[in-house]
Amino acid sequence: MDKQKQDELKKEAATKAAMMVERDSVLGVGTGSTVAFFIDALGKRKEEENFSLKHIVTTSNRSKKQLESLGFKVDELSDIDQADLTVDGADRVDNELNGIKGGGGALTLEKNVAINSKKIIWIVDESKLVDRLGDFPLPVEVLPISCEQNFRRFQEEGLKPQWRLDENGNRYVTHYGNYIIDLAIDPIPVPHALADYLDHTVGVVEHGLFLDMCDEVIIAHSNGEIEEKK
Ligand code: ABF
Repeated sequence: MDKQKQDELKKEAATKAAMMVERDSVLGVGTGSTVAFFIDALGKRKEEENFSLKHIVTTSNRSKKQLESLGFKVDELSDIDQADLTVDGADRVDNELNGIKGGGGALTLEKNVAINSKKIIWIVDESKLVDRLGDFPLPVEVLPISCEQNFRRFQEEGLKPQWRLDENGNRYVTHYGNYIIDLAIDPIPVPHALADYLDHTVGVVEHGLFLDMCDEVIIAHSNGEIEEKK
């Protein structure tokens, strides 16, 4: 699929999601190119309907800057109790609405916003849909102090670890000063078992398996159909 076509699909899914946001609600806004279109659509609602929100929290500085450029005030997660709705992107989504997220490196804040949201909607184009999670390296955020040991541990477990590198070829450093190890396992045999293993591995800050969290996925298909999958 060419980029222009994919962008059109992303924009359609994003616009659909923006129309579902209730005014004066508490909104969580994710990260990524699809969410960037969602933010633009929120800005359009603000212009056309004088649309306002009680609070907005977001999962990256990139989204925060875009929201503020459109006149929205952005709060910290600690400023709210729960978001009424969080709209975010995803790297892969399976038939049970389980997902792999964190391709953009913001997985830790993304999961903290998600777990403190009453409802979660992901917006994707059809290229993100998979029958079984995999097909995309699973991000794992790790503390630097024990990252070498964890990298070796993941190797021994057959999880095919790779250091995420930045544009200079150095280890990518997250917003919180940690590294990311991407696990190139495809498919992930039992996502819940891997999530449990990573949740109990000392030195792992967070991972990109978002399981049993998403309430609805808005999917833009290449035939022009916008599917709402719950
Ligand atoms: C974000 O959405 C990340 O979890 C994920 O990497 C990204 C997908 O971005 P895009 O919409 O550009 O594919 O929430």
